[in-house]
Amino acid sequence: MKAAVIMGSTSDEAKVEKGIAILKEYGVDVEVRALSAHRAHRALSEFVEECNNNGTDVILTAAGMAAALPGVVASMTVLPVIGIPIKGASLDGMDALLSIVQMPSGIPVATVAIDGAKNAAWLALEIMAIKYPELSEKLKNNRQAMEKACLDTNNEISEKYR
Ligand code: RP5
Repeated sequence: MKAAVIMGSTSDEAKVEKGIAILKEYGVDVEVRALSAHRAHRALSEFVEECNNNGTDVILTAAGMAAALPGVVASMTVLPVIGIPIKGASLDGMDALLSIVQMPSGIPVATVAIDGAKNAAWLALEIMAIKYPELSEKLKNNRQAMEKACLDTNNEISEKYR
């Protein structure tokens, strides 16, 4: 299981590391880069080409502002690309969300919520689970644990107001 995580800047790291932690927890081999589509497009192209040839299963991309990175990465690969819009100093992250989600037909980016690195990681795991049955089992177990935790808190709150 191999995933690449590309962020547009190291200033995105604090938001992205939550997703990286989930991938690592599930035993995914993660390659992390900070390569802006605008400032370092040649190095970005080279890295995506590496991903195309080294068994990478999925590419997670995170960017803020005029967030070209996810779409540019998607243009260079047929691997699944997940886009994480990062909230910047202005516009509440809507700039990045719309830049990432509004892709032209034929070059999709699976866009998660603003600052949604955790769901990007869960989605990446679900994509990889198609190929790795043991991962699928782990994800099903996690859903059961989530349900149990939810029902436990439901019991607590219903008792509290009885
Ligand atoms: C985007 O511009 C990056 O993804 C980051 O969210 C934003 C600002 O980058 P820095 O100026 O902090 O490097 O490309």
